Amino acid sequence: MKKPVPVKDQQALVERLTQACGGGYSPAARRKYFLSGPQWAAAYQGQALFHAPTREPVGFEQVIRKYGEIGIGWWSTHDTDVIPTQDLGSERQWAAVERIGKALGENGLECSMVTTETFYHAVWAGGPAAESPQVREYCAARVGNTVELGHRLGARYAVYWPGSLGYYVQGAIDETRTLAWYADAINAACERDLEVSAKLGRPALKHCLEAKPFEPQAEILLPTSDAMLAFIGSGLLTHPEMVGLNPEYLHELMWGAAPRAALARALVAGKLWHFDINDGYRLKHDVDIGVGLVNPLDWLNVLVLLRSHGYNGPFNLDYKPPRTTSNFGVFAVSFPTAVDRFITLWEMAGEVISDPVIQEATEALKAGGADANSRDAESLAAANRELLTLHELIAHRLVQILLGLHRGRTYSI
Ligand code: 3MF
Ligand code: MG
Ligand code: MG
Repeated sequence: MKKPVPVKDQQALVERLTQACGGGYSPAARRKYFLSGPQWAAAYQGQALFHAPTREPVGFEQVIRKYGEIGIGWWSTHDTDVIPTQDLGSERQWAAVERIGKALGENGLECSMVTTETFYHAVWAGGPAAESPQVREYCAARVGNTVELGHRLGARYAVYWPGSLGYYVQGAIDETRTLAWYADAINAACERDLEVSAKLGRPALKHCLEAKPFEPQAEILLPTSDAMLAFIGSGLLTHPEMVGLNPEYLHELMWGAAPRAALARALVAGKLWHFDINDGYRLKHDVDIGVGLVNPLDWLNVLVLLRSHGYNGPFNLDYKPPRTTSNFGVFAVSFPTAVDRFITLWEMAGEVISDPVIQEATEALKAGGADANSRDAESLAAANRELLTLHELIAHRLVQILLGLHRGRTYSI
């Protein structure tokens, strides 16, 4: 058995084995991708309902510095990740904004996205669209304030995750009323944006709605990206053209969706503006695992879709380093490896798109079989029978590309 490893040697061991993995990119190469690191992801201490924290708190100065060293060029944040709730909307918040601006500037990062925490504080116990008109007024002020913070920090996106828009016990709320009240908050944010952006001479933000099917409420009023699309088109929003989506990969998987199909529906609606990237399991809770650790083949497919449709929004690393990762490991292992898996899968998606086998197979499928009578089912089926085998061949080719087998990697048996 191997000797127990002294604590003083553990970081060096982790570092050496991370190096031994290879396959990493330089910080300069990583910065070429529109990857954003959330403040909350790096600062997550491992706590949950059944879990005590396993890591020490880290502030934004440290997170931004570390992201800069790793080569993550953009940063995103909740208002309360960086400013105490009681200071929001008051003069006191500007000191934090100044410190953030300085930290971003010194480390060569930009703020890409801001979001309002409307789920954690006790004020949201009844949700962001509670019955109390005063709570709703407060909500409108908070999202409006986030818009202002975003403009001051140079952000281009605002995200809304209405996490607590739902209920545990039935009967107390009228869903149609609650949805209309929630729309009032989004409308207030858009109105405020029009004012602030005009005043500052900046483009308006892109306002992106993020759905999650369950957690933290038992029943959720806007559980999927499709529900969000319906909400945008419902007539409740005064500026639907300013509002799009921030799908999260795992949030779609959680309800059993094919994430790629959910993204395709957002794409055809012209609403895929922002994307939270992570991984996890179908029909389980929000485990927020790093991108590509669970479903690399599906991720490759997702990125083929996004690359081939010219998606140019941010990829926001909205995952949680596992509780077993130390503060040191968060920045030495968790973030760099997540970024590097993303880059590899993105480049591989390019390889899929230009792969001659896939290209020829796809073109042949689109040409269809010859000599069919298009009014006769039997003749059509017969004309395409052999061609359709290419579906399975394409799937095989994707796995070959993922595993490097297309480059001749075989095992000597
Ligand atoms: C929860 C989430 C959130 C949202 C964030 C952005 C903590 O499952 O995914 O991250 O992404 O609130 O608005
Ligand atoms: Mg998210
Ligand atoms: Mg999540």
